[in-house]
Parts: sequence; structure tokens; C-alpha cells
Amino acid sequence: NKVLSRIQAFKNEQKKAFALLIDPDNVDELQCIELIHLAESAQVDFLFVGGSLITGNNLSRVVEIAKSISQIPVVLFPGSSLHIDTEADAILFLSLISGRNPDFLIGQHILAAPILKRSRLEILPTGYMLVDTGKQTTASFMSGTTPIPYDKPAVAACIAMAGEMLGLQLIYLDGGSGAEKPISPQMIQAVRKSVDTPILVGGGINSAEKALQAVRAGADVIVVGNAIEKDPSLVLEIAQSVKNFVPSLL
Ligand code: 1GP
Repeated sequence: NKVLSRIQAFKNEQKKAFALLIDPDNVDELQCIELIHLAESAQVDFLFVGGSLITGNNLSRVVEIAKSISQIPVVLFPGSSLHIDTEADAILFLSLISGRNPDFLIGQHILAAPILKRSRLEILPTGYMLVDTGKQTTASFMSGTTPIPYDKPAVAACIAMAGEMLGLQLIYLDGGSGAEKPISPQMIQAVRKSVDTPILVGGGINSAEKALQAVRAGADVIVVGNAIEKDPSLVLEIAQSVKNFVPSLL
């Protein structure tokens, strides 16, 4: 379990990790290659590949390109059991614990289980929590779930606690791809105080400052997709500020 232990090591050493999310629908082959080269030079820690809805046929190609030109671990970020590619290194096995849709709590997982069992993919049991950041996201629409209200950190904290008690190894707070604003530092802090698992935070992080706000609040892994797909040069700036973060002793 290399990816999970790497994420746990980051947390234990009080370091922060950076994951670049590539949505296979948003890049062509050349853009994908360029992004991955930039990710290598920015020392990105993980390449996440996926999205809640994939309309094209590029998932496997993105994984193949990533595996052939880069050493960065490739982690699937699936929207359903259809989004599995056994050539990746790991899969976020997301249980959508902020929602009440059994299909995304356990149903898709049952469909995926025999395929995953036969594969060499590392399984990352993850409590996935969608947060309302202003407008309805594809993730909440596609999953048919109500996201956590933006200004209810206590709700998020209790959901994360329950997820940890169920044995989930990671908590992923997601404001949705291209969110107008990222998840509030207050909510990240409340979750940080409530669980010991590493916390991933993504959605609407489009600057180094917003990434820093999330790590200061207690995020362990910052996930950025949209902003870097639009302006690939941002990857260096955001990754460096996350990875050079030193927690204040005060
Ligand atoms: C969305 O957390 C990811 O699921 C990343 O969001 O594309 O807004 O960076 P962005």
C-alpha cells in the first residue's frame, strides 16, 4: 500500500502533498503530455485521473500516457464502477458519506469489488464528502445527493468522525470541480480537529493563496484540477507553495 502509506507519512511528518487532477474529458493527448511533464518538474506527488461524469473515451489513454512518461503515482478518482483502469497504481474507493444514496455509499463498490480484487490496484478506502460551494456541481447532481451546507462545519466534522469510525482511511472534502469558492477554512479545521485520518481537500482551488489557506486549516493533500487545466503554468506555483509549507509553531 504505497500510496496510502505515502499520504500517511506526509501527515506524520507534518508535510503537505499536492495532487494534480486530470479530467480525461478536458485534455487532448498533447495537453495531457504537457501537463504531466509540468507535474514532473513541479514535483507533484500524485496524479489523480477521473471525474464524476466521463463522456469521452480517454480515461485509459490518460492513465497509459501518465504511466509511460512519469514516475508519479496514478490514482483513479472514479465517478462510478465504470471508471476503472487496472493499469493505474491506486483507486480512491470513495464512499459518498455526506449523501444518503446507497448506490454511492456501497452499491457501485459491490460492482467494482471483483474487478478490483483481480487487479493490482491499491485500494484507498475514502470517506468522500461533497460540500455546497454555491452552485450545483456535476458530482452532487450525478450522485443524487445533497451536499453539506457551506457554513455547517459541525455537520462535516460529525460525518468525518463517523467515516473514520467505520474504518475509512482517508477523508476527502470536495467542493466540486470548478467551484466558485473553495471549502471554508472553518470547515477544514473542524474536520481536522475531529479525525486523525489524512484529509484531502479540493474544488475551486485556483491560486497558491487558496491552497495555502486550506493547508493552514489542516488539509494534508491539496487537489487541483480545473485551474491548472486552464493555466498549466499554475501547477508550479501552487505545488511549490503547498510542498514548502511549514506549519507555524505558534
Ligand atoms: C474536484 O476536487 C476536485 O473533484 C478538484 O476541483 O477542478 O475545481 O480544482 P477543481
